[in-house]
Amino acid sequence: MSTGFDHQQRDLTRGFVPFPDDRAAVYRQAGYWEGRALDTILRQAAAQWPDKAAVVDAGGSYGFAELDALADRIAAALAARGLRPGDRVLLQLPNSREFAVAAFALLRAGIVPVLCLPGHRSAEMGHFASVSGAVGMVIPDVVAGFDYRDMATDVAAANPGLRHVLVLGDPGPHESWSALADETPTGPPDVVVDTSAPALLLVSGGTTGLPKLIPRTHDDYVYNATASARACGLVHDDVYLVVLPAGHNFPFACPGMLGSMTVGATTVFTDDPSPESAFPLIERHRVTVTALVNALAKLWTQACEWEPVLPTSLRLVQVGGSRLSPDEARYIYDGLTTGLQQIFGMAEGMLQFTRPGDSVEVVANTQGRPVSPHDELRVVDEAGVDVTPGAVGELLVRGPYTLNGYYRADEANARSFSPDGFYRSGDRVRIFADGPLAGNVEVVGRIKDVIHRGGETVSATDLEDHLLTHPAVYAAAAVALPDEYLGEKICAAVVFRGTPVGLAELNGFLDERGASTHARPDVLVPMPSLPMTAVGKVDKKKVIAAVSAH
Ligand code: OOB
Repeated sequence: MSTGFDHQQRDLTRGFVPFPDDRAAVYRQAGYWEGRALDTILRQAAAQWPDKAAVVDAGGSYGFAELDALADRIAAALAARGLRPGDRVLLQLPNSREFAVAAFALLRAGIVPVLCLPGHRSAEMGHFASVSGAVGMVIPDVVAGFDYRDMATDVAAANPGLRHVLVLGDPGPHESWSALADETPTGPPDVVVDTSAPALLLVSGGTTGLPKLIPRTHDDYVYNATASARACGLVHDDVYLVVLPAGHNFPFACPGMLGSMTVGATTVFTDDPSPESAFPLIERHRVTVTALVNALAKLWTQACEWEPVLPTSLRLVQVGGSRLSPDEARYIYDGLTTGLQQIFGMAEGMLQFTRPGDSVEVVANTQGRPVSPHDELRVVDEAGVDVTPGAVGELLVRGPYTLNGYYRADEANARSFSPDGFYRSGDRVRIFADGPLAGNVEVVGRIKDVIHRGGETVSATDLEDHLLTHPAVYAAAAVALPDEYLGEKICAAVVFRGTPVGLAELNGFLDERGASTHARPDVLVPMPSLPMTAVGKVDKKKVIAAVSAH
């Protein structure tokens, strides 16, 4: 290994918290960590199923061997431009075959992609560039009227180390990504990676403050993909559809595109999640598996009432990312597919899945159970003491694919990890201790998603669940608004299924349900839709801004 390589590796691992040796040894011993680089998922698929379609989009498809050869060629072109193993590059492409090509080309060159979402704008992108010390950026030219090249110009100006802006499409003042594949360099760079070092950086999904960067190692992420594929029973003949932004952990590796590749299944990409576009696509490619957020799953379910083509080939629809109330889960199960699977996951690692074959009680009322036998879950009270089995508390996690620290974030790490290395998720959960749901987890809300109303602490989720049982309520978000007397008052932002219901009637309904009197909305704001984050979760910061402007 050259000194240059060592230098780059040292730079990559600065501000990276590795797994402690004792646990790493256990995960290797158990066979979870195979010492394989992440790009070998494609290498192996290309060797086993060279001609099978690997990735498909509206423009065509690439077979596994073809995709693998493209990754080699572009990796060589990147190396020829001076990009080195261990360098970080922001990857922000729309859902398309080119996303897969770019991800594997970077990995093949030993470059660490920072997986950004198309919805991220200069504030987030600039933050990712500066924290990661990125030397490059891969972007589209213009999508839906937004010029990513202009944004990249600004990000690069503020981050002088970011020397390569590579554009898919018309490069404008930057370099052409598309031209890289046409070069005929000498051969792929001979890269040896340390599989316990970061393979890629994911961005955290929180809606407070700027997202943090999450290092995922080759060892932990190969396992994330293979264990997820196994837990979903993915097989060679499955066809997986990427509807959510491809760089999000959920469609990328849970099992997503990477998990599909471990069994040689085809991945189809679409950048249009609307039912009128997605349903015929599902029919055409006989898609069997996909991943959705709550809002999209409900929209697809509703659309089954009127769409001429229904997504009948689907056998498994994963829904995750935010809480699905039991009523919403039943609605999706009855109206879209009995192949509903609830997923409670996080870019930080830990994944809980309900499993194919679980009873409808488990699928409707829980977010499943851990993917790995070595996932360690603790549920603690405010003092950090474990609660009695079945009680609600904050979820702390540790395991073979859960991070040990955010990237270059000492302060956040001091708050976010227990002394023995458990990640404090900020999620309030219970783990059912007995009965038919035993062993499964229910996410009951976020620790901080509470409203302090006149001395009472009200859970936003509890109120939202109550509201969602009203037949006229399609979606609801409870948020706090400042109040002179109460400190905070409760505002319900509600999307109605037709004629809106008034506050008095809604509160009458909550009375009948026996909701506690201090947990009623003080203000009701009907909205046409709820504002969403880049991946499609309700964005409470934006809800507060919207209702405040109301
Ligand atoms: C997924 O990942 P992120 O990183 O965008 O967000 C993680 C957070 C969790 O900490 C939790 O607060 C929330 O999103 N969440 C859920 C949930 N799934 C995620 N809250 C309630 N119920 C659920 N089922 O969102 C993500 C990553 C991989 C797979 C699936 C989702």
